[in-house]
Amino acid sequence: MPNEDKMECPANVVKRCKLAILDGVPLMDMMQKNWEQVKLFQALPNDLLVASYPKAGTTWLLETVDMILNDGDIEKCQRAPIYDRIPFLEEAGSASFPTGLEQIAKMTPPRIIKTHLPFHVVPKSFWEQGCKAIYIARNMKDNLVSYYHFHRMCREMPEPGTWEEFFMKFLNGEVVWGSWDEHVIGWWEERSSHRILYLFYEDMKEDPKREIIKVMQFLGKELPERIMDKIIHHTSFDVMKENPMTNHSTLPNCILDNSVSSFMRKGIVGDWKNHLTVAQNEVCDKQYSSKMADSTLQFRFIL
Ligand code: PPS
Repeated sequence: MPNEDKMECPANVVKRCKLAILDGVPLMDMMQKNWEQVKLFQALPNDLLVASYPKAGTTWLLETVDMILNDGDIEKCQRAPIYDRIPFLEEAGSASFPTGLEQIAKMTPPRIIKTHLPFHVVPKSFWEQGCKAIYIARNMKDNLVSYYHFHRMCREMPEPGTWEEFFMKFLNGEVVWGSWDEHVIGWWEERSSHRILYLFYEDMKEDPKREIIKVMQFLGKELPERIMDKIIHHTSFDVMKENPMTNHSTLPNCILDNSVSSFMRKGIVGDWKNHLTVAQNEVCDKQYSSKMADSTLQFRFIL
Protein backbone atom coordinates (compact mmCIF):
# COMPACT_ATOMS: atom_id res chain seq x y z
CA MET A 1 0.00 0.00 0.00
CA PRO A 2 1.26 3.48 -0.75
CA ASN A 3 2.03 5.76 2.11
CA GLU A 4 -0.82 8.26 2.21
CA ASP A 5 0.46 9.95 5.36
CA LYS A 6 1.35 13.56 5.05
CA MET A 7 5.06 14.22 4.92
CA GLU A 8 6.53 15.84 8.03
CA CYS A 9 6.61 19.60 7.97
CA PRO A 10 10.22 20.67 8.42
CA ALA A 11 9.82 23.15 11.27
CA ASN A 12 10.16 26.69 10.01
CA VAL A 13 12.49 25.70 7.20
CA VAL A 14 10.00 26.19 4.37
CA LYS A 15 10.35 29.69 3.11
CA ARG A 16 9.54 31.38 -0.15
CA CYS A 17 12.49 31.27 -2.51
CA LYS A 18 14.07 34.08 -4.43
CA LEU A 19 14.92 33.99 -8.11
CA ALA A 20 18.46 33.04 -9.06
CA ILE A 21 19.56 33.44 -12.67
CA LEU A 22 21.31 30.22 -13.71
CA ASP A 23 22.69 30.12 -17.26
CA GLY A 24 20.33 32.97 -18.09
CA VAL A 25 17.23 31.21 -16.70
CA PRO A 26 15.45 32.46 -13.55
CA LEU A 27 15.22 29.46 -11.23
CA MET A 28 14.71 28.96 -7.48
CA ASP A 29 17.73 30.15 -5.50
CA MET A 30 17.98 26.76 -3.74
CA MET A 31 18.60 25.14 -7.15
CA GLN A 32 22.01 26.82 -7.32
CA LYS A 33 23.58 24.27 -5.02
CA ASN A 34 23.29 21.32 -7.38
CA TRP A 35 22.88 23.13 -10.70
CA GLU A 36 26.28 21.96 -12.01
CA GLN A 37 25.39 18.33 -11.22
CA VAL A 38 22.01 18.74 -12.93
CA LYS A 39 23.71 19.98 -16.10
CA LEU A 40 26.15 17.05 -16.00
CA PHE A 41 23.34 14.50 -15.48
CA GLN A 42 24.01 11.34 -17.48
CA ALA A 43 20.82 10.07 -19.08
CA LEU A 44 20.28 6.45 -20.08
CA PRO A 45 19.05 5.73 -23.63
CA ASN A 46 15.68 4.48 -22.38
CA ASP A 47 15.00 7.42 -20.07
CA LEU A 48 11.79 9.26 -20.96
CA LEU A 49 11.79 12.98 -20.27
CA VAL A 50 8.43 14.68 -19.65
CA ALA A 51 8.84 18.43 -19.97
CA SER A 52 6.66 21.51 -19.68
CA TYR A 53 6.43 25.09 -18.55
CA PRO A 54 5.03 24.90 -14.98
CA LYS A 55 1.24 24.48 -14.70
CA ALA A 56 0.80 23.30 -18.28
CA GLY A 57 -0.72 19.94 -17.31
CA THR A 58 2.49 18.10 -16.38
CA THR A 59 0.93 15.98 -13.63
CA TRP A 60 -1.92 14.97 -15.94
CA LEU A 61 0.54 13.88 -18.61
CA LEU A 62 2.77 12.08 -16.10
CA GLU A 63 -0.14 10.06 -14.73
CA THR A 64 -1.25 9.27 -18.29
CA VAL A 65 2.26 8.08 -19.25
CA ASP A 66 2.61 6.01 -16.06
CA MET A 67 -0.77 4.39 -16.76
CA ILE A 68 0.17 3.63 -20.37
CA LEU A 69 3.53 2.13 -19.39
CA ASN A 70 1.81 0.03 -16.70
CA ASP A 71 -0.84 -1.24 -19.14
CA GLY A 72 -3.62 0.63 -17.30
CA ASP A 73 -2.89 -1.10 -13.96
CA ILE A 74 -4.31 1.36 -11.41
CA GLU A 75 -2.78 -0.44 -8.43
CA LYS A 76 0.70 -0.07 -9.87
CA CYS A 77 0.08 3.63 -10.40
CA GLN A 78 -1.04 3.90 -6.77
CA ARG A 79 2.40 2.72 -5.60
CA ALA A 80 3.47 6.20 -4.46
CA PRO A 81 2.63 9.89 -4.84
CA ILE A 82 3.39 11.17 -8.33
CA TYR A 83 6.43 13.16 -7.13
CA ASP A 84 7.97 9.96 -5.72
CA ARG A 85 7.12 7.82 -8.75
CA ILE A 86 8.50 10.33 -11.23
CA PRO A 87 11.45 12.41 -10.03
CA PHE A 88 11.79 16.08 -10.85
CA LEU A 89 15.24 16.56 -12.40
CA GLU A 90 16.05 20.01 -10.99
CA GLU A 91 14.36 19.45 -7.57
CA ALA A 92 16.79 20.93 -5.03
CA GLY A 93 15.61 18.78 -2.10
CA SER A 94 15.24 19.78 1.54
CA ALA A 95 15.72 18.37 5.02
CA SER A 96 12.84 15.95 4.46
CA PHE A 97 12.87 15.53 0.66
CA PRO A 98 15.65 14.14 -1.56
CA THR A 99 16.99 15.98 -4.58
CA GLY A 100 15.75 14.95 -8.00
CA LEU A 101 19.17 13.52 -8.81
CA GLU A 102 19.16 11.40 -5.63
CA GLN A 103 15.72 10.04 -6.49
CA ILE A 104 16.70 9.27 -10.09
CA ALA A 105 19.85 7.43 -8.95
CA LYS A 106 17.67 5.01 -6.95
CA MET A 107 15.34 4.19 -9.84
CA THR A 108 15.35 1.04 -11.89
CA PRO A 109 15.30 1.79 -15.66
CA PRO A 110 13.30 2.52 -17.71
CA ARG A 111 12.93 5.82 -15.89
CA ILE A 112 10.45 8.65 -16.40
CA ILE A 113 11.92 12.03 -15.44
CA LYS A 114 10.05 15.33 -15.11
CA THR A 115 11.55 18.74 -15.89
CA HIS A 116 10.40 22.32 -16.33
CA LEU A 117 13.73 23.39 -17.85
CA PRO A 118 13.74 25.40 -21.07
CA PHE A 119 15.17 23.31 -23.90
CA HIS A 120 18.56 25.04 -24.08
CA VAL A 121 19.49 24.14 -20.49
CA VAL A 122 18.27 20.52 -20.50
CA PRO A 123 21.28 18.26 -19.83
CA LYS A 124 22.85 17.45 -23.20
CA SER A 125 23.13 13.76 -22.41
CA PHE A 126 19.38 13.28 -23.03
CA TRP A 127 19.95 14.16 -26.68
CA GLU A 128 23.35 12.43 -26.94
CA GLN A 129 21.65 9.25 -25.72
CA GLY A 130 18.77 9.69 -28.19
CA CYS A 131 16.17 9.77 -25.36
CA LYS A 132 12.51 10.36 -26.09
CA ALA A 133 10.82 13.42 -24.60
CA ILE A 134 7.18 14.46 -24.37
CA TYR A 135 6.47 18.17 -23.99
CA ILE A 136 3.10 19.59 -22.99
CA ALA A 137 2.21 23.23 -23.61
CA ARG A 138 -0.80 25.26 -22.45
CA ASN A 139 -2.14 28.54 -23.73
CA MET A 140 -0.44 31.56 -22.20
CA LYS A 141 -3.48 33.03 -20.43
CA ASP A 142 -4.64 29.87 -18.63
CA ASN A 143 -1.02 29.03 -17.86
CA LEU A 144 -0.57 32.46 -16.28
CA VAL A 145 -3.72 32.13 -14.14
CA SER A 146 -2.81 28.64 -12.96
CA TYR A 147 0.75 29.75 -12.13
CA TYR A 148 -0.57 32.71 -10.12
CA HIS A 149 -2.79 30.50 -7.95
CA PHE A 150 0.06 28.02 -7.53
CA HIS A 151 2.32 30.82 -6.26
CA ARG A 152 -0.35 31.72 -3.71
CA MET A 153 -0.63 28.20 -2.34
CA CYS A 154 2.96 26.90 -2.73
CA ARG A 155 5.00 28.32 0.12
CA GLU A 156 8.28 27.57 -1.67
CA MET A 157 7.55 29.79 -4.68
CA PRO A 158 8.49 33.48 -4.64
CA GLU A 159 5.92 35.87 -3.19
CA PRO A 160 3.47 36.44 -6.09
CA GLY A 161 2.35 39.91 -4.97
CA THR A 162 -1.02 41.08 -6.21
CA TRP A 163 -2.63 39.64 -9.34
CA GLU A 164 -1.64 42.82 -11.21
CA GLU A 165 1.97 42.50 -10.04
CA PHE A 166 2.16 38.82 -10.91
CA PHE A 167 0.63 39.50 -14.32
CA MET A 168 3.51 41.86 -15.16
CA LYS A 169 6.18 39.54 -13.75
CA PHE A 170 4.83 36.66 -15.84
CA LEU A 171 4.76 38.74 -19.02
CA ASN A 172 8.31 39.92 -18.37
CA GLY A 173 9.52 36.37 -17.73
CA GLU A 174 10.49 37.33 -14.17
CA VAL A 175 9.16 34.08 -12.70
CA VAL A 176 10.71 30.71 -11.94
CA TRP A 177 11.60 28.89 -15.20
CA GLY A 178 11.47 32.18 -17.08
CA SER A 179 9.46 33.38 -20.01
CA TRP A 180 6.46 31.34 -21.18
CA ASP A 181 6.96 32.19 -24.84
CA GLU A 182 10.68 31.37 -24.92
CA HIS A 183 9.88 28.04 -23.24
CA VAL A 184 7.10 26.90 -25.56
CA ILE A 185 8.89 28.15 -28.70
CA GLY A 186 12.27 26.75 -27.61
CA TRP A 187 10.88 23.20 -27.32
CA TRP A 188 8.71 23.59 -30.45
CA GLU A 189 11.71 24.45 -32.61
CA GLU A 190 13.65 21.40 -31.47
CA ARG A 191 10.84 18.89 -31.87
CA SER A 192 11.95 17.59 -35.25
CA SER A 193 15.70 17.54 -34.45
CA HIS A 194 15.13 15.12 -31.54
CA ARG A 195 12.63 12.46 -30.52
CA ILE A 196 10.14 14.95 -29.07
CA LEU A 197 6.37 14.55 -28.99
CA TYR A 198 4.80 18.00 -28.55
CA LEU A 199 1.33 18.00 -26.98
CA PHE A 200 -1.18 20.68 -26.01
CA TYR A 201 -3.32 20.85 -22.86
CA GLU A 202 -6.25 22.05 -24.96
CA ASP A 203 -5.99 18.99 -27.24
CA MET A 204 -5.98 16.67 -24.21
CA LYS A 205 -9.13 18.35 -22.93
CA GLU A 206 -10.80 18.21 -26.33
CA ASP A 207 -10.10 14.58 -27.11
CA PRO A 208 -8.12 12.63 -24.51
CA LYS A 209 -8.32 9.36 -26.47
CA ARG A 210 -6.78 10.92 -29.57
CA GLU A 211 -3.90 12.27 -27.47
CA ILE A 212 -3.43 9.03 -25.53
CA ILE A 213 -3.10 7.21 -28.85
CA LYS A 214 -0.40 9.69 -29.90
CA VAL A 215 1.50 9.00 -26.67
CA MET A 216 1.09 5.23 -27.05
CA GLN A 217 2.37 5.30 -30.62
CA PHE A 218 5.31 7.48 -29.58
CA LEU A 219 6.17 5.03 -26.79
CA GLY A 220 5.64 1.98 -29.00
CA LYS A 221 2.75 0.69 -26.87
CA GLU A 222 -0.44 -0.98 -28.02
CA LEU A 223 -3.35 -1.22 -25.64
CA PRO A 224 -6.91 -2.39 -26.22
CA GLU A 225 -9.79 0.09 -26.34
CA ARG A 226 -11.01 -1.09 -22.93
CA ILE A 227 -7.69 -0.15 -21.29
CA MET A 228 -7.60 3.19 -23.07
CA ASP A 229 -11.04 3.99 -21.68
CA LYS A 230 -9.83 3.01 -18.22
CA ILE A 231 -6.84 5.35 -18.58
CA ILE A 232 -9.09 8.23 -19.71
CA HIS A 233 -11.31 7.73 -16.68
CA HIS A 234 -8.42 7.38 -14.22
CA THR A 235 -6.69 10.52 -15.56
CA SER A 236 -9.81 12.68 -15.73
CA PHE A 237 -9.70 15.83 -13.62
CA ASP A 238 -12.41 14.66 -11.23
CA VAL A 239 -10.72 11.32 -10.54
CA MET A 240 -7.21 12.79 -10.23
CA LYS A 241 -8.52 15.47 -7.86
CA GLU A 242 -9.73 12.78 -5.45
CA ASN A 243 -6.65 10.56 -5.85
CA PRO A 244 -4.09 11.22 -3.08
CA MET A 245 -1.38 9.78 -5.34
CA THR A 246 -1.94 12.60 -7.87
CA ASN A 247 -3.57 15.50 -6.02
CA HIS A 248 -0.49 16.38 -3.90
CA SER A 249 -2.54 16.22 -0.67
CA THR A 250 0.27 14.11 0.81
CA LEU A 251 2.49 17.21 0.96
CA PRO A 252 2.24 19.20 4.19
CA ASN A 253 0.31 22.47 4.32
CA CYS A 254 3.53 24.34 5.03
CA ILE A 255 4.58 23.50 1.45
CA LEU A 256 1.25 23.41 -0.41
CA ASP A 257 -1.44 25.31 1.46
CA ASN A 258 -4.71 23.83 0.22
CA SER A 259 -6.68 26.32 2.27
CA VAL A 260 -5.48 29.04 -0.16
CA SER A 261 -5.96 27.17 -3.44
CA SER A 262 -5.98 23.58 -4.60
CA PHE A 263 -3.22 21.89 -6.65
CA MET A 264 -6.01 20.35 -8.73
CA ARG A 265 -7.73 23.70 -8.98
CA LYS A 266 -10.14 23.89 -11.96
CA GLY A 267 -8.60 21.96 -14.82
CA ILE A 268 -10.40 23.80 -17.60
CA VAL A 269 -9.64 25.78 -20.76
CA GLY A 270 -10.67 29.44 -20.64
CA ASP A 271 -10.52 30.21 -16.90
CA TRP A 272 -8.47 33.29 -17.92
CA LYS A 273 -11.78 34.95 -18.76
CA ASN A 274 -12.53 35.03 -15.03
CA HIS A 275 -9.24 36.74 -14.22
CA LEU A 276 -7.93 39.00 -16.99
CA THR A 277 -9.32 42.51 -17.27
CA VAL A 278 -10.11 43.78 -20.77
CA ALA A 279 -6.88 45.82 -20.66
CA GLN A 280 -4.79 42.84 -19.46
CA ASN A 281 -6.30 40.69 -22.18
CA GLU A 282 -5.25 43.22 -24.80
CA VAL A 283 -1.71 43.32 -23.40
CA CYS A 284 -1.56 39.51 -23.52
CA ASP A 285 -2.88 39.38 -27.08
CA LYS A 286 -0.34 41.96 -28.21
CA GLN A 287 2.60 40.18 -26.59
CA TYR A 288 1.42 36.77 -27.84
CA SER A 289 1.09 38.03 -31.43
CA SER A 290 4.49 39.66 -31.44
CA LYS A 291 6.31 36.68 -29.84
CA MET A 292 4.61 34.14 -32.09
CA ALA A 293 4.99 36.20 -35.25
CA ASP A 294 7.91 34.14 -36.60
CA SER A 295 6.73 30.78 -35.28
CA THR A 296 4.39 28.13 -36.66
CA LEU A 297 3.33 27.42 -33.08
CA GLN A 298 -0.28 28.38 -32.37
CA PHE A 299 -2.45 28.02 -29.27
CA ARG A 300 -6.17 27.84 -28.65
CA PHE A 301 -7.51 30.02 -25.85
CA ILE A 302 -11.00 28.56 -25.81
CA LEU A 303 -12.44 25.25 -26.91
S1 PPS B 1 3.20 21.58 -11.97
O1 PPS B 1 3.21 22.04 -10.54
O2 PPS B 1 3.91 22.53 -12.84
O3 PPS B 1 3.66 20.22 -12.15
O4 PPS B 1 1.65 21.67 -12.38
P1 PPS B 1 0.98 20.99 -13.64
O5 PPS B 1 0.63 19.60 -13.29
O6 PPS B 1 1.82 21.24 -14.85
O7 PPS B 1 -0.32 21.85 -13.86
C1 PPS B 1 -1.38 21.92 -12.92
C2 PPS B 1 -2.59 22.36 -13.71
O8 PPS B 1 -3.07 21.23 -14.46
C3 PPS B 1 -4.40 20.95 -14.06
N1 PPS B 1 -4.67 19.51 -14.13
C4 PPS B 1 -5.58 18.96 -14.96
N2 PPS B 1 -6.39 19.50 -15.87
C5 PPS B 1 -7.24 18.67 -16.54
N3 PPS B 1 -7.30 17.35 -16.31
C6 PPS B 1 -6.49 16.76 -15.41
N4 PPS B 1 -6.57 15.44 -15.20
C7 PPS B 1 -5.58 17.58 -14.68
N5 PPS B 1 -4.66 17.34 -13.73
C8 PPS B 1 -4.11 18.53 -13.40
C9 PPS B 1 -4.48 21.50 -12.64
O9 PPS B 1 -5.81 21.63 -12.21
C10 PPS B 1 -3.74 22.80 -12.83
O10 PPS B 1 -4.48 23.73 -13.62
P2 PPS B 1 -5.51 24.82 -13.01
O11 PPS B 1 -5.90 25.68 -14.17
O12 PPS B 1 -4.77 25.59 -11.97
O13 PPS B 1 -6.66 24.06 -12.47
